[in-house]
Amino acid sequence: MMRVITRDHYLGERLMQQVGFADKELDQSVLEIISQVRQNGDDALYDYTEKFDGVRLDTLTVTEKELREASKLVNQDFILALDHAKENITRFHEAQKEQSWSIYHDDGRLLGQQITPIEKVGVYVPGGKAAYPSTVLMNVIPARLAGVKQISIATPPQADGKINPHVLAAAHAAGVDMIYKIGGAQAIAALAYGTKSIGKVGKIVGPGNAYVARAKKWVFGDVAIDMVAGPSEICIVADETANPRYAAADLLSQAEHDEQASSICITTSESLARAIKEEIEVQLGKLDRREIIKKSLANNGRIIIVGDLNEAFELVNVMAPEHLQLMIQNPADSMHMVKNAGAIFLGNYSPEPLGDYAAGPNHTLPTSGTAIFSSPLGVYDFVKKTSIIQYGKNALLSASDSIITLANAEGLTAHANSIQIRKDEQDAATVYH
Ligand code: HSO
Ligand code: ZN
Repeated sequence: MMRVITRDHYLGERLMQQVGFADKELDQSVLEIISQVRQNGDDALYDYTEKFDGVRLDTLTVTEKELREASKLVNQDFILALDHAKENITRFHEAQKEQSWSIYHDDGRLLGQQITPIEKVGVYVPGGKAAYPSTVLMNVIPARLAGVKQISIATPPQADGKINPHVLAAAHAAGVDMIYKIGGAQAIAALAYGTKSIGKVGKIVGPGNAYVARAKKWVFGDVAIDMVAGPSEICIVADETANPRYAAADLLSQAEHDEQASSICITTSESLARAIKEEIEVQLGKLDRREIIKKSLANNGRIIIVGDLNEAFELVNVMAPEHLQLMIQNPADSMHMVKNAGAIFLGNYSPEPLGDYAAGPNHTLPTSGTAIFSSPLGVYDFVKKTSIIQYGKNALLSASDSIITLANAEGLTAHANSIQIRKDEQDAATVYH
């Protein structure tokens, strides 16, 4: 089921895949939902929740009582595991904090950059089988560290009107201010524009299904968004030193996310390729989500044979995978060859799920080749920067001629005048003194 192919074959397949069409029907329903929420506010939210989640709610917010009850429904081991993850994620993201800075010049100029957190952030957390407490931690912790004042979560309710208790426990551990029982495109619209019950935010982050992703694209510009995340991806570069059992297990781990996930191994060793393929068959039988995995591997699972590691890294950089595992001798020596990847995991003992849960770095990573131009979610995604400029009289005078020249060249005489008026005053002062 896991196909073994050559480099050229892979590149050919990729070219075919890149012919994509916008989904007009999806766009139409998402736009309809957004406009209903903007027009009818809470009423639209109650109606859509009934229609899509199968429950008529009395209130859209999770109460204190519900939060307290949820923490009793999860076991103590889970709480301890959350704490462990929270500690590592916090420590890693603390190192990302940026400071405001300013430079004073001898001639009296002060130039700088002031960092301010985004005041209100909304985190979307999917429901159903993809309700991941780890995602709550990965989104909320960096926002908190950035200094965001108000963090709200939107997540669809189950048919009984409740929220997954593990998600609630994670929200409690990470420290959120509000949890709304809404999902889908209607949740994105509510966070973007606000309703009576839902506070408008400045930025929406978090993964979601096709509706959520599309809605995020549509509201972008009215609010900020993190990224539009696609299906999970793992790419393993392996040489003959890789452990095929481990490599197979790691490929299977991503394939279980969904049928469109992609699990690719690039190897210089044909015998390793065979061993991994066999191991996948052996391990697959024991896994709960084997039906999803089978489809995912049939769609996007590949083992690609290459001539050497240079060729392997060339492919990696074309692929720009979300997760890259280097299961090769001295992986750190090859790291510089990687230009495009969301996260790099080095060696046989750094499997990808380590990063999903507890190592510390964020698990929200660029997918679908976007690692060519973007970065993992981080504290920097929850702040904005403001430039600071202060000139004294003398500094302005010495800059005035070139500014006036540039303004005149652009035909903007009012700009020139704003400088000239100060210059004239200065010239007059010089004459009379
Ligand atoms: N691998 C996913 C994140 C995740 N895995 C959450 C398990 N839980 C991101 O690509
Ligand atoms: Zn995962």
